[in-house]
Amino acid sequence: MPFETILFEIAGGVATLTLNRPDKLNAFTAGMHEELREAMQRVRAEADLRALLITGSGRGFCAGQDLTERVMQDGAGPFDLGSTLERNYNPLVLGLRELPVPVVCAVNGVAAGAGCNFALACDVVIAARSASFIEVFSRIGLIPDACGTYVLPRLVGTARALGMSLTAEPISAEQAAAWGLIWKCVDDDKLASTAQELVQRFAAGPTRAYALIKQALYASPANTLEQQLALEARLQREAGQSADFQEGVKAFLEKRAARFTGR
Ligand code: T3D
Repeated sequence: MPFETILFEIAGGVATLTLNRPDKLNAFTAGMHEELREAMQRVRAEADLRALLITGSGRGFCAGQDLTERVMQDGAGPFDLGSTLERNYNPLVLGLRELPVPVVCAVNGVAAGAGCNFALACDVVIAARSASFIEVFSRIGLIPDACGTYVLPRLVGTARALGMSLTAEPISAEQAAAWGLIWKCVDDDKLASTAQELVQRFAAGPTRAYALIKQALYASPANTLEQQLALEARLQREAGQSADFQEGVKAFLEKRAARFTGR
């Protein structure tokens, strides 16, 4: 069945997932969540996958939850938003974080609410200069979700996390890069090519090392120095047994570019 709310393709070791409800700034609907689950399932099942690229179509990246799905019907009880997080957003975020390949997010326009935090759950976030990041939740009486309260203080510190969340003011892409909320901000007409270059580079890189790097860095905030050193020793042991490590060393000594196979 073709997707209706996303575009999805896998080619040359790279999966590309484009949120595709441009008229509604790619806001998440229940149907889009179903399609995202299916796409993530295909991503996980692809044995030769070496990178995932996520972006949005049209002028926005994603405006968060589609609020037309949250209008209370007469006589109906209040929504249980906890259950929609448990069903839709939490597995999406965990699925991204657990993927053993780099996930690049190209933020092409406004990223608001869960759309902002979905982007920030990715490993490397690049944004167009005209894009912005809005922890919009408090404008409608909610708290940041989809990992916002987890990633924000870790990326930018508690003061900025609180400022963003309590004021719900937009943060420009340039400001986001200056704060370390994202990897970099590029001119709008360079976003697609910069993101492509990056995923192609990852697709030709040492895939197992990338997976271990993700594992080590995401474990770091919860670990003591001793625990992290022990983890580094365990993961480096694993990296040292890869064919790509041998190839990297050989290529260096032979003064040529490495030809990594991802094994
Ligand atoms: O509910 C749960 O399951 C819990 C989880 C919640 C997660 C969340 O994400 S809660 C936060 C939900 N999102 C928002 O509150 C953001 C709402 N949108 C906006 O504030 C603004 O649209 C933006 C600041 C993002 C962009 O503003 P602007 O002026 O560039 O665009 P616009 O004109 O407001 O939007 C363009 C169209 O998209 C417009 O439709 P129309 O009038 O042309 O037919 C607008 O209604 C629609 N749109 C934008 N965001 C949403 C949306 N439609 C439904 N839901 C949206 N979130």
